[in-house]
Amino acid sequence: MQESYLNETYYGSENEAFSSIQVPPNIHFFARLDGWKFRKLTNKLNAEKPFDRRLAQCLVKSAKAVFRSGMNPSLIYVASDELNILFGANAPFRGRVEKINSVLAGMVSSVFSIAVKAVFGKDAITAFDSRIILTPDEENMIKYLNWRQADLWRNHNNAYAYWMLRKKGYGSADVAKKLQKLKTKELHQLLFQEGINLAKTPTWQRRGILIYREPYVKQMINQKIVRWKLIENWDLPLFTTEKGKNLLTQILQWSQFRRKI
Ligand SMILES: Nc1nc2c(ncn2[C@@H]2O[C@H](COP(=O)(O)OP(=O)(O)OP(=O)(O)O)[C@@H](O)[C@H]2O)c(=O)[nH]1
Ligand SMILES: [Mg+2]
Repeated sequence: MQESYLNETYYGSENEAFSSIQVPPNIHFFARLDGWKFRKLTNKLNAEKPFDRRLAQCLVKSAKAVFRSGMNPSLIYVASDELNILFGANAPFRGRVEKINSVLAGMVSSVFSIAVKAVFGKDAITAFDSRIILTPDEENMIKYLNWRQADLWRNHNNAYAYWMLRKKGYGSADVAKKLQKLKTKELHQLLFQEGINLAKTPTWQRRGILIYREPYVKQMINQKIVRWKLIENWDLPLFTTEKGKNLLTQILQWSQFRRKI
């Protein structure tokens, strides 16, 4: 009786077909979370175009929640509606991909929705997708960040051009066609004529925002101890420059050091 009851109600975990997919041990990787249908969401929120600092603040809040969750990322790079979360050799959840993606997407979506309600005063059910990108060594981690920053810069330029033309009365299909034909230099010139210098927009819009832990020394009665503070850097250099590379290398060293102590 007992056995047939079990048989009828058992649907084996062997059918959880993807649960064994894991990040290889001791490999650094990014989880990239991207806001789902954010164009529609930003319209609903009546967010400033092309960029709204309040929206970026909600993303930064979500990134900080990941840091405080105990998952211990090395850094998080926020660009447009993306969170790029770097993990070191100690992957959370033993590197189980389904678990990492689903927990991160769930956490970021819920913190972001609550932040949006507080900042914009509107209910919004938001969602993020999440994927894993392997970056086995420091060179690849920096290469990956260079790529996301370059992508942000392209989207930034297009967004400024798009909304400038829309404000002038062009329809969205016409604008898309017009932008497709323009070379980068022509796009810069077009905006410059309208009083928009793409090199002078707020730095965070062009280069993104980085969240990481920085050490500081605290003097106690008989000893000095190292403490860590969570930094949000809205004034980033280009990652391809010496200054940018040095900043990233420093953050990676700090996170390695933190893991050891
Ligand atoms: N107005 C406004 N829109 C923003 C801002 N940040 C991001 N967005 C919007 O978010 C979009 C992000 O690009 P995508 O991720 O390609 O577009 P999406 O609508 O989220 O589409 P999926 O990710 O495929 O679901 C941009 O195209 C903008 O429309 C902002 O600060 N202000
Ligand atoms: Mg998106």
